[in-house]
Amino acid sequence: MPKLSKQDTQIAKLIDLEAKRQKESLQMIASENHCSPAVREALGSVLTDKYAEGYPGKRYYGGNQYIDMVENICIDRAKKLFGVEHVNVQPHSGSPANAAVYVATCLPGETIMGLALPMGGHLTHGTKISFGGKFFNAVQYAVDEKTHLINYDTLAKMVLEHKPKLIWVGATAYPRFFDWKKLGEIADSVGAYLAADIAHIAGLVAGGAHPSPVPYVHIVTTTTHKTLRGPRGGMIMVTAKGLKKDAELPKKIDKAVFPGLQGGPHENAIAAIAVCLKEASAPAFKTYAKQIVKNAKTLAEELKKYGFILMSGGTDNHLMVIDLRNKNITGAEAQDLLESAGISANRNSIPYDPAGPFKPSGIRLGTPAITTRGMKEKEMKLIAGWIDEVISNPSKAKKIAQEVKKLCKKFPLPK
Ligand code: DSN
Repeated sequence: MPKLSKQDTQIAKLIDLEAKRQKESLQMIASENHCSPAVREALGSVLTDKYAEGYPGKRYYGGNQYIDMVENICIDRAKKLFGVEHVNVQPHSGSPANAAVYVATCLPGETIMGLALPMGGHLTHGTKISFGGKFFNAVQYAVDEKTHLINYDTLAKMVLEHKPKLIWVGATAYPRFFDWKKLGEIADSVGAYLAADIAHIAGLVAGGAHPSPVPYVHIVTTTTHKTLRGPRGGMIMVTAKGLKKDAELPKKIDKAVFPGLQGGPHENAIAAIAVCLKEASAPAFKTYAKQIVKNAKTLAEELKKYGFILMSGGTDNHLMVIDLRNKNITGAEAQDLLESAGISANRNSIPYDPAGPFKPSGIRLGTPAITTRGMKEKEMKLIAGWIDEVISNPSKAKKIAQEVKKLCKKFPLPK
């Protein structure tokens, strides 16, 4: 960063330090990844200087001839990759995308349903402190106390009882596949809109490593920076089923994003999303997506051998949630300890967590970023061993951090 280093040493130095941290430690926060330098170049381009309120062909500012082409390419790539009818690529991230879905489909006070946050759901799916829970009558569903899986029969009964206008399915800490077909039938039983929030699994869906919700749901929302490996951003997609239910849905969604909730779109981010969608359409991305899951499964099985208890007993996707109660350590303590050993992870609630959301009993681990570095099953076994070693013996943290650093050197970040 030759210009920045000269002009603002303070910020340049901090960016350098963060780059070093990422380079020399393992990023295992399930929602993080390392995007390509090509994505970062588009993100840092002159497109950041341009106002483009409106949509391609209908902007409120002049000079958008190239911006329109960029946004159209992004939309076309997303439509093709996910097999959907309509895409809005302007949401600044996942929460604004979900907010737009509420605005497009519900009136304030109407009933919506979503998986509760402490059960692995997302803040925007009806949590009391977030807009979904504040402005709508949010009914929260749970996972089964024993299996930690969504119980579709219980959900079907709840849906019949509450007759929601909108049902959210999606998660931040649910390690298993969703049964989209069943969920589609459940939503149809009361004529509800069904929205799949695939923020965590978008890259797995694009790469064929997770079943796609597209045939069964009306709306799909996602962020673009998790398994999809793009810049921070969001997208809202309308499926063929969505269009059949409500031909006006694309228009309602577009109006909800702009002018409903946002002003000028971040066209530099949209260009970077377009780049990431091109990358995700290449055959190599399928291999990447499958390796993420292979790595998560290996890591999960290895951790179980060390006596770790996993939510639902394992994983089908890119993440796992570990119940640490038998290890006599809280999620927060484990997070700090792992950090000092060069492993970045986040504390997380486990289903029916007796410790509450502020001092949860679990930790969440994910494999998207370490898979981007090229790590495979062999490295997962090493990492599981280090996790066990440091949790059982915190004095080993420094030694493990050195070993992590050596491993990271062998698996450099994307260049
Ligand atoms: N904050 C994200 C996560 O870590 O899962 C979800 O939005």
